[in-house]
Amino acid sequence: MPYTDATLSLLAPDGTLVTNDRNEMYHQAISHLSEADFREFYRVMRVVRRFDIEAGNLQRQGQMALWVPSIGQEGAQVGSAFATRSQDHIFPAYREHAVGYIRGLDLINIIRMLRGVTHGGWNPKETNNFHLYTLVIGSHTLHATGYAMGIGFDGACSTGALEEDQAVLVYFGDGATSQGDTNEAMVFAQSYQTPQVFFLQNNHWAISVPVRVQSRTPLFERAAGFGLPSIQIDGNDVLMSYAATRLSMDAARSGQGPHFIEALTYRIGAHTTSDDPTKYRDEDELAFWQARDPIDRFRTYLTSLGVEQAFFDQVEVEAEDHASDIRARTMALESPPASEIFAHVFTDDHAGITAEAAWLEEYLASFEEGSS
Ligand SMILES: Cc1ncc(C[n+]2csc(CCOP(=O)(O)OP(=O)(O)O)c2C)c(N)n1
Ligand SMILES: [Mg+2]
Repeated sequence: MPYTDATLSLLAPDGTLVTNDRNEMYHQAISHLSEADFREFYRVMRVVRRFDIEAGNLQRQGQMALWVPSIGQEGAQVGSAFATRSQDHIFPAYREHAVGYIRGLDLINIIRMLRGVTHGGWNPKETNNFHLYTLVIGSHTLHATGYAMGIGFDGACSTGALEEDQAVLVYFGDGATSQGDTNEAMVFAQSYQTPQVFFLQNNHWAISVPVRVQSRTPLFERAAGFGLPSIQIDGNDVLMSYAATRLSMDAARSGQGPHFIEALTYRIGAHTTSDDPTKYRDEDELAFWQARDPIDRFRTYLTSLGVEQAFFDQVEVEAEDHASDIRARTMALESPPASEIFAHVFTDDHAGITAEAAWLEEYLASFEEGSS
C-alpha cells in the first residue's frame, strides 16, 4: 500500500468527498471554487491526456525521436497548476504537459523540442513564466531556488499582497530527490527562506528503479530534515493537489519560507517511448493505480454533482479536435537552417562562434551542385 497514515486527501478513489479532522483547512482552501472551475479541471485533464496519446503515436510513426508521457499524473499537475497565481514562476522537469497547458503553452512547442527543431523550446516570458523543460535530473531545482532567492532580494514577495507577491513552484520526481542538486536546492531555500514550493510527483519509478529502493522512508519526511514544512497528499486527487498547493504557495509568498509537497501518483505509461515497463514492473501494481485514475475519479464526482453527459461528450470532441490539430501541425513542422545552432550561444558576437558558423556555411556549400 503506497499511502501512509499521513497521506492527505479530499476526494476518495470512488469519487466521494472525504471529511476528517485533518483535512478541514484543505476543504476551506477549495471552498471558493465553483462548478465551472471543476469543469475546467476535468476538461484540461482530458484534453491533455488525449494530446499525450496522440504525441506517443506520432513518435511511433517517426515524427519524434522521443516522447515523455504524463498519463496518470494529470490530477497532481492540474490541481497544482490551477493553484498558482499569474505572477508565479514555474520550473518544470520534463513531464509537466498539463502544467504548461494551463500556463498558456501551445503544446506543439513540446513536440518541437523533442523533435529537435528548436533549442530550448519556448520563451518563458510568452508562457506566463512557465520555464523550460530540463532533462538533467534535479538541475532545475537549483534554477528555481536561485530564482526564488532573486524574488526575495528584489522585495517582490512578503508585502502582504497575495495578488502581487511572487512565488516559485518547482516540479521534480522521486528519482530526483536522490540528486545532490535537489538537496542543495533545499539547503539554500531554507537558508534564504525563499518564497518557493517544492512539488514532488512521486510516480513510484525512476525509469526502472522503484521508489522503495530510492528511499526506505517516505520522501516528504526527508524534507522535514531540511526544516521545510512538508506534507504528503494523494496526488491523483485533483482537489487535494489544488488545496495543498494553494495554501503552500500563499504561505511561501507571504514570508513563511519554502514548503514541500509530496504528491503520490503513478506513471501509467512507459518512462519514455524508449522504455518497456513490462520488463520490470508487474501488472497488479498497474491495475492498483488504474483503479485510482485521477480523471475517472473526478468524473464520478462531477456526475454526483449533477454535471450532465452532454458536458463529457463535448469535452471528448474538444480533446479529439485538439489532438487532430496537433497532428496536422506536427506533420507541417520544418527543420530550421543549420546556422540556427549558433544563434543563441552568446548574446553578443563572438569570434569563435563566427568562425565556426563561417566554416559550416562553406562546408555545406561544398555539396551544392557546381561546387568543386
Ligand atoms: C543527472 C542525470 N542523471 C541521469 C539521467 C537519466 N535519467 C533520465 S530520467 C531518469 C529518472 C528520473 O526519475 P524521476 O526523478 O522519478 O522522474 P520521472 O521520470 O519518474 O518523472 C534518469 C535517471 C538524467 N537525465 N540526468
Ligand atoms: Mg519518478
